[in-house]
Amino acid sequence: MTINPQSLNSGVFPNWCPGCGDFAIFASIKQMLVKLETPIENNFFVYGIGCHGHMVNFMKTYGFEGLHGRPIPVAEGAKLVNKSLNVIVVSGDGDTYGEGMSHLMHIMRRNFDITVFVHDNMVYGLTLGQGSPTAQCGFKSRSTPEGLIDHPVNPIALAIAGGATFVARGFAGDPVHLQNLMLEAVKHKGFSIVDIFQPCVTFNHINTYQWFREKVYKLEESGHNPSDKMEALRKAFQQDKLPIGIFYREETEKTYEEQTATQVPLLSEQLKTDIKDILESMR
Ligand SMILES: Cc1ncc(C[n+]2csc(CCOP(=O)(O)OP(=O)(O)O)c2C)c(N)n1
Ligand code: SF4
Ligand SMILES: [Mg+2]
Repeated sequence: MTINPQSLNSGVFPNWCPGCGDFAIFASIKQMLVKLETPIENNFFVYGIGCHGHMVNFMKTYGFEGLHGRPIPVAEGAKLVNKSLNVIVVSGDGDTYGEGMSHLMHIMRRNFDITVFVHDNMVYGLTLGQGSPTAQCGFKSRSTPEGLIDHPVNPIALAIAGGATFVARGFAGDPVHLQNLMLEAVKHKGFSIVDIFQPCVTFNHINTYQWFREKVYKLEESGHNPSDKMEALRKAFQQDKLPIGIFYREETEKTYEEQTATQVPLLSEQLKTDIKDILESMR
């Protein structure tokens, strides 16, 4: 089937708030799929729970939305049973860096060939604006009227230190740059993550489009070398200006699912024998 962005619309019109960064991320994913040029049925999306996860209703691809914080294990299962699938997780900062943080840590060290996009709006959008793990210290909401006293997670530093072999950050306010990052991430062999600055125009009045625009700059225009891990970490901690682009990329020989491929058939044969023995014993 020929893919164009319109052919990827389900017909259900997105119900995000007008101006929400999720619109640009949705458009960028569709453009990325067009550029990827793989048959549409080869792509499988797994969504978290949150405003971002509503995308399951809007995009006409295979998709699954399950429990809050759990899209990563679902994606791992899908990849293990069908290694030729392009498996992409679409999640939120609350979903991946809060409830699902342990899954993120372990998929990174396993190097599954799976991509995770995180709509990082620094807030729990769907549940009406509580501070998320990436919300800034002092962030005020109805549940923290005097300001958050927690310090934010640094997802980029965490991903580099955690063993992710492709770590990038995009901005919903620059969709062309974002779709190219997404394409690089999906094409990367091994685990890739793209944290995406996504303004939530309804509940986050601090990290606005303008706030991001004044701070972001492109790593590729600053001479950054993505194979330099220590430099990538240093850039991840930059706060006065916020780098977007590819922080770190490492070529890898083998992915997790490739390595299990040599073990699982043996296991399956063993399982078949065990089941046969059990059935025989019940005669
Ligand atoms: C196990 C569980 N805990 C809490 C919730 C309630 N809940 C639903 S969405 C959400 C937060 C979503 O935030 P985020 O992942 O940042 O997505 P956003 O809405 O900002 O896109 C929470 C806490 C839930 N559905 N399930
Ligand atoms: S609440 Fe925020 S994240 Fe959710 S749709 Fe509205 S603007 Fe977007
Ligand atoms: Mg969020």
